[in-house]
Order: sequence, then structure tokens, then C-alpha cells
Amino acid sequence: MSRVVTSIVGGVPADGAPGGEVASTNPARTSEVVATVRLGDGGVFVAAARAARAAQPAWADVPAPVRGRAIAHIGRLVEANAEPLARLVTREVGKPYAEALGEVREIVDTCDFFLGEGRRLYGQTVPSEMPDKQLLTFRNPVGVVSVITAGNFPVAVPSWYLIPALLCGNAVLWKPAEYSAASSAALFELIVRGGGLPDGVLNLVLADGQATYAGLDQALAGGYVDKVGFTGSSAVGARIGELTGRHLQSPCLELGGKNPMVVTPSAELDLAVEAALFAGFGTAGQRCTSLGTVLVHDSVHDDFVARFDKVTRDMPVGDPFGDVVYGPMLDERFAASFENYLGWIEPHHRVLGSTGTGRITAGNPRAGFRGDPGSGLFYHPTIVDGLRQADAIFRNETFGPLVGVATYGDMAEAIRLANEPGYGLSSAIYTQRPDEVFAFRRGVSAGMVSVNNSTSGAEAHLPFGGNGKSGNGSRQSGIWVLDQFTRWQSVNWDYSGRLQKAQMDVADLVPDASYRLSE
Ligand code: UN1
Repeated sequence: MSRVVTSIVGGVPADGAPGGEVASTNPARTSEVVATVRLGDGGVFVAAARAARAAQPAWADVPAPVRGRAIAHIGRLVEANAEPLARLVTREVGKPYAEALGEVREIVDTCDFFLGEGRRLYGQTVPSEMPDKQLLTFRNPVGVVSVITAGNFPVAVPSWYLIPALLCGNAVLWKPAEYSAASSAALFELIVRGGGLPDGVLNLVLADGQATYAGLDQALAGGYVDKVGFTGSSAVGARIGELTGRHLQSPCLELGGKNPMVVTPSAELDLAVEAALFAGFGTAGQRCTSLGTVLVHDSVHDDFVARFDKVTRDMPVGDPFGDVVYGPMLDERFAASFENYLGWIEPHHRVLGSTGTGRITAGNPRAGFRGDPGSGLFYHPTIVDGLRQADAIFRNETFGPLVGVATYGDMAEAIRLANEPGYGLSSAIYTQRPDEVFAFRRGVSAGMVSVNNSTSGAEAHLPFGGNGKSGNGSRQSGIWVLDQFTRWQSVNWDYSGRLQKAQMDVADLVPDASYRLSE
């Protein structure tokens, strides 16, 4: 079944398609149109920001525990619709169905965490340095939040922004990726209906990148947006940072990664291989947390690579509704960029993992492929061994089913290589030794470190985010994201009946500083 999706501003579907119409297709069967997407332009973005601005004060007046109940209802409605939503995600972006169900679970987990936050949103009472004076802190909503998200997690990652932003009393406009617009529109409905949200509290903007940038520029200049959340490439993140910086705003940025996995001599090799397979090829390598480069100690390199090659060759790839590790690329544009990355393979590299490289077709088959490769955007898994530091594949994110392998000699070198590309999102180490765990944790630039686990698959209530090219230090999830969607307000309340001056009218107790113990 194909559907038509459109922007929704102040509860009203937007007229026409000033930004043009695009088809969101099934990447496993590119002839199947999942949705016709009517795109808005910069004006629609601005209208959504204004609608949010108008709706926000009344939403902030709803008591936080009542907003928490709304989040509880959203979680239950998402849970009741988990299977159709997961099926839609699989159809629209080609993520294996089991993973899509996990993605929906992540929304429910996020709601379960934040429903109680409505009854906390704690402020503090702080002792004053003067009598008859009280110090207090409050969390205030920031106001209007503009959320711009990618389509590799078309519903879970957006929920990391939308749920806490709404809980904190903000109104939101959400601009999801065009190629996952149907999944995102479905989540939009579940949030609005499940939460019983008043019109304008959550708005949906469907637009391409250029219109979004233009709309955001205008909305910031007009004073209609107070905070931007963005998940996507490092290049676009830098532009958003530049634009918001001009308005003295700091965005919440969740960007790319070149996530390393260190395999030490004490690693349980089969476990490390299993993790490399899931981290590297799950979601066809299209997570921001996907494994970039395995850094293997010289002494275990050959053994690791032989095992990794074998399980990669045996891995089921194909129809995402079947039992596979991964399906197609998300969309044509990701297939095209992945082909570009494959062009970075150099003569000194050893390419392993499949019966070919590039697009899987009848003429370039993958042994054991499940389904009809010709119908979709399927790519061979590719292991590139023998990476050197100067190689493009070593230095850049290669969003797709490609894992690099390089070697190291000692832990200091492993840490240096892990940090060399300049990203800093996720990382992993396989070892039995506590000293290596803590040396790596301390030295690695990543915001997230897994010990004997995958670089991907973060739990939804730990701080999520990166440093360097992976982000500006903002963190999502759990209690930490509250600092993105609220501003601290401090209150000092003097009821002494006189002006007590801080630092000046403060009592001091006089110490007997010359006192010494007698021997
Ligand atoms: C992303 O790819 O943008 O940790 C987020 C993970 C998922 C989220 C990935 N829970 O792999």
C-alpha cells in the first residue's frame, strides 16, 4: 500500500507541495513506492516554527507530571502499534525486521524513562551564605526546538529528541529525512494522538536539505527557534553549528563516526569476531555507531582476519523480512556514496568477506544471497585489510558494509590509531585485562566505550554522543539530555527585610590559625 505524506503545521496538513513531490521507495524492491512525499519549502519550515512558538506557553503551563502521563500514553500506543510500525520501517529503509522491532522498542524504552521524569524535573535548594535568604534552581523549557533527523533510525533516534523535549515543556518542529518520511509520519501520528497533544505542540516539516537550511536560517533570524537538534553528517552538522552560532545558540549535534574496535592478544577471538560482524555489517554498516576500523594486535592479526573473513562469507544477506544480518542500503543516495567509498580501495589492500565487491547482481553474485538481488540496493560485505594511516578508508567514515583492518604493536599505538581520524563517537575494546580497559577508556577520544561488546547498540538511558567530528560534546538520552532541552534558572530570595550584599555582608568565623599540638 502506498500513502501520501505531507507536512503538518499547527495540526493542519500543509497544502500542495511547494518543494516538489518525491517518492519514498522500498530499497529492497526499488519498484515499490512506499509513499509519495509532498515537500514543503522554507516558508513551511518557518510556519511550523511560528505555530510551535504560539503553542509553547500553554504547553509549558501543563503541569510536568501531566506531561509525563502524556509520554506514558505515547509509549503504550507505540507498543500497541509496534509491529505495523516496524514493518513500515523495514519496507521503507530496508532494515531487517528484527532490528526494526528493536528500533521501535527503543522508543518505548525512551518513553518509559521519561514518563517518570515528569514527576522529577528536579531543581535544587542551595544554602545561602546569608541568613533569611533562600537559593533555588529551576529547569525552564528552552521554548521552540527544531529537530532534524536522518533516516537510518527513522523513528528511534527522533524519539530521543522529541520525547524529552516535549516532556520538558517545549514545542517542537520535526524535519525527518525525505527517504524515511512515511515511517516518521507514522511516529508523528502516534505521538500526537497518544499524547493527546494540542495543535502546534508538535509539527512535522517535510522538506529537502536546501529548503530546510533556508527555513532554519529565517526562523532563527525571526526568533522562532531556540534550540536545534541535528543527527546527520559531520559536514552538515558543521553548517548547522555555524548558523546557530550566529544566533548564540549551541545545537545538540549527533554526527558521524569512524568507530574503532581494538582486539588485544587476550581477547576471546570468536567473541570479537561476532561483535565485528554485527557492528560492521548490521544495518548494512549504516549506523553512526557502526564499526569503522578493527585495530588488531600484530600477534593475533592473521587468526582474527581468517575467522572474520569466514563468518562474513557465511553471513546471510538479503531480503530484510528474512533471517539476514543485513538488507539493502537505505536509499539510492547512500548506494551512490558507498560506491564512491569503494573507489578508495588501494592496491596495497587485501579485500575479503565475499564473492565480489560492490553491488550484488546476477552478474556479480554473493554466494548464499537470500532473495532476488536485482530487485534492490544490495551490496557485498567488504573487509579491507592492510589499512595504513594515510588511507582515505582509514581516515573517513565509509557509511555502508565496509570494515577496515589495521594492526598495532602496543596499547599506546592502539589509542593513537583509534583517535587519528578525528571522530569520537563510539569505540570498543576486546581484552581480559583491566589495565588495558582503563588505559583505553582514558585515552580514547570517543564519547562511548564498549568493553567486550559492539560499537553499536547503545542502551537508551546512558549518555549518547560524541566529540571531535562526531559532535560538539552534547549528550542525548537519560537524565543528561535534560540539559539540552531546559535552561537552569537560579533564584535567590531574600526575606531579611534589608539588602544583604553577597561576598560583603557575610559572617566569618575566626580560626585560631597559630594553634599547634604540643609534642
Ligand atoms: C545512529 O546511528 O544515529 O547505538 C544511532 C546504536 C543505536 C543508535 C544508533 N542504538 O547503535
